[in-house]
Amino acid sequence: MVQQARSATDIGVPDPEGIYREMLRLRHFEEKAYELFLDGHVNGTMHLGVGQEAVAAGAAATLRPDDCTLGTYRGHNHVIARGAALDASFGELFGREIGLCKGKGGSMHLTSVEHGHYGSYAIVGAHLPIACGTAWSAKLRGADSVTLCFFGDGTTNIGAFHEALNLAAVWKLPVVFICENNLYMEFTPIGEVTAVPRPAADRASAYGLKPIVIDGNDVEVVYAGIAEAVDRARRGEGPSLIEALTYRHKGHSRTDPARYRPEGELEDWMTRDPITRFVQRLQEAGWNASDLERIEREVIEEVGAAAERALASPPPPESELFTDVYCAGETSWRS
Ligand SMILES: Cc1ncc(C[n+]2csc(CCOP(=O)(O)OP(=O)(O)O)c2C)c(N)n1
Ligand SMILES: [Mg+2]
Repeated sequence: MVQQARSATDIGVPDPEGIYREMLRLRHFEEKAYELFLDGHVNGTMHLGVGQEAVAAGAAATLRPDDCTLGTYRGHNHVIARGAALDASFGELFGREIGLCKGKGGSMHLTSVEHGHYGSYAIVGAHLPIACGTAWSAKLRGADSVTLCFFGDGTTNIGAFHEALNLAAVWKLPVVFICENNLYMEFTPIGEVTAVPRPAADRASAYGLKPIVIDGNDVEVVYAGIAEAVDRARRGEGPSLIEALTYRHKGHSRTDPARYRPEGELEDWMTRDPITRFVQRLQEAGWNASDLERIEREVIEEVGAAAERALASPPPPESELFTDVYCAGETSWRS
């Protein structure tokens, strides 16, 4: 496991207040989304990333606006951390015109190319080869932008994971694969169905990569580990595979009460909540509790106002039914 030297006063992220605020925005977005789901405002299901905020926030802080990210159906955290507006993110969940995809994609497909987020994918593993594509595109164009691809532990048992890792290594692509190991693939503990203890890191050497395991609930460790991999990719030194150990506080999706978890497991991980831990670090570094509480109150207000704006937006008009279905330009990309 990658460790990091710590100082009591220097926080190991470039903008500690920004990171704190971002993790709170992610947490309160999810809590509000859940509340509004129970009130019947969300179409379909939702997969919440509560407990996994440090990975998305720490990773986004390592990126430039021209870098690309791709994620999964558990993807609210990742698109928001890239800068997507909260009202447009809520609006997508509610099927409203204001939504990131005009309300036509829903929770599992949050996309904002404008913010470098090239989609959330509901088919497990589908986006790993696509991440090779965005990375290859940068390489062909001679751009030094980097792609970050987020996925879960269960994804490491899908063929596309292995195909993408191999291709990225062979073509030395500027891509960082980030496995958020939250211990479960749907309702199955990953350890019960995987031949090695570390589902991502133990496979790295098969593709000539270094095994990297980080504490995904420690935002400073996440930032340092991913920044190093991003720098490597930007220098043209090829892909990395990072396994970030984390935990989802809720069930797999909104219909799952997560009764399959052993007694005490959730409580144990709650003591390692990424936001509580960062608050402790900030307080050790001299931040006072009243400032931290004020920031949280501001975030709760921001999230509430964004949800109201989204709820006030109408559904998409019928004229949008057949827009954004195919990419315009037909075969012009060939020439
Ligand atoms: C190809 C494919 N197989 C099965 C499913 C059903 N499914 C949806 S989520 C999931 C579990 C994935 O687990 P993991 O990769 O660990 O991600 P997590 O949900 O924990 O974030 C499965 C099997 C799917 N969506 N796609
Ligand atoms: Mg998982």
